[in-house]
Amino acid sequence: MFWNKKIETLNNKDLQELQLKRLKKTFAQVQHVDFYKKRLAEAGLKASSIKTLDDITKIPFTKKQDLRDGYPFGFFAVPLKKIVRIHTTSGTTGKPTVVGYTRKDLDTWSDLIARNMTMVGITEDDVFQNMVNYGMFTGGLGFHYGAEKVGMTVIPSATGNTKRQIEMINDFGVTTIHCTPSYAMHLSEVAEEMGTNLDSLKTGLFGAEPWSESVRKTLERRLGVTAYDSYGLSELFGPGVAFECKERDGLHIWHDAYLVEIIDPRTGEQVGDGERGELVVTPLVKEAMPLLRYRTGDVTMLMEDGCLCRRGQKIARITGRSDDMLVIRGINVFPSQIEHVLLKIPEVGNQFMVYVDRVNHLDEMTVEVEINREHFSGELADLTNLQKKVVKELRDALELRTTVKLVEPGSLPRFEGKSKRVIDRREAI
Ligand code: DLL
Repeated sequence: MFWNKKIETLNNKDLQELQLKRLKKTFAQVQHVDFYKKRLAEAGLKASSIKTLDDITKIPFTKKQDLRDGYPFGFFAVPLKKIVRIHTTSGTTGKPTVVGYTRKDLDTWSDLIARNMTMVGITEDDVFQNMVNYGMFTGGLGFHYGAEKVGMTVIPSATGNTKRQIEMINDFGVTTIHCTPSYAMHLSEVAEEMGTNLDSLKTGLFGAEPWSESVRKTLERRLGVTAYDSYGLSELFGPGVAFECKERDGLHIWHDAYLVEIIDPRTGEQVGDGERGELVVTPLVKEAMPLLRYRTGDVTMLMEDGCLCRRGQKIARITGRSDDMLVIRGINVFPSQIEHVLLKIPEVGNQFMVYVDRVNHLDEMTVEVEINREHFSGELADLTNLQKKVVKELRDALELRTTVKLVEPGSLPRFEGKSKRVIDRREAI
């Protein structure tokens, strides 16, 4: 099933022509961003340097840190009055990364999501419960408007209150749910405890964090859904960048909207089809915040085999990150952000350890931090207020609940070489 048959079935030649036209347009648009103007001039690149799609390799990469350095609006290519919405995502330290959208961007974005949903057979007859955060996270509003565009009946239930979510699924005859795979696992357990088997459900759209085939099988069995992997990131609008089709063997990426490369993260060189590397994307249809060769940090590969359902090379399920970013309950966390928070609290030191576990299918993060000698009376019991303060500061900065354990000065491991402050104990996927 197609949402936009013409564009979804373009032959290779027409697609490449369209991509080149859009790449040239994007190259012109970024001239409105000081960062790019300077970068491209330094690299000796002008509009005439882009003659073929391969010329993209001449362009320097854009990294998350570059976006952070442009905080808050340094990457907007249009005046603020043209920006109708802002979302944010975690930066590597204190400040988030800001993404902006024009009215046209919001329309393009919801169109891409409508394509994904239509591809897996969702129609206006479906009832959709959107169980993700509706705030600054792009998953909530992104899916919401895509689903409305398809014409589904949308229930903006957001997160939390799992029993109520289950009641709504049953009462409203929900056919399609969207959430993180870990929340779906939790939902399935609570449904089991409540003795309900969620008969109306047919389709589960899961993403925003890595998950495995074994989780897919469990979710399909427990929830009675067909489960699809959905991938995206805020810098490229949000969800809707790549999505599984009914074959469920790799994710379709919309090549008219995203120019894809896979590189070796150490050398920056492109790798061949079927070889894993870091996904680098040049969005071709963004107005407010065009980007060139954006390094996603996500590890995948371009698949060698085509698909039965439509043209276009697919990418494999994301298997990891090429940097140290953690994805905890769908929220991105950099160890440097944690350090940044702790360093601002004088009573605790810069010695900390982070443990990530999966408890009842949900990610849990524990931060152990040493108290500074001058603030330590010898009694850990006196420190409840300090412990609460650290929890609050971390929650405010990361938008994530963590468990904090204060430990005695000198008790955490010291590192001679590269420090290893994060121990991820979640089962490997
Ligand atoms: O997570 C957008 C999204 C919302 C995608 C809802 C799917 C569903 P960010 O918060 O900017 O955006 O986080 C993006 O999350 O670079 C990946 O590391 C990770 N990620 C997202 N989807 C997947 C997935 C949204 N399906 C970062 N598999 C990305 C693995 C994923 N990792």
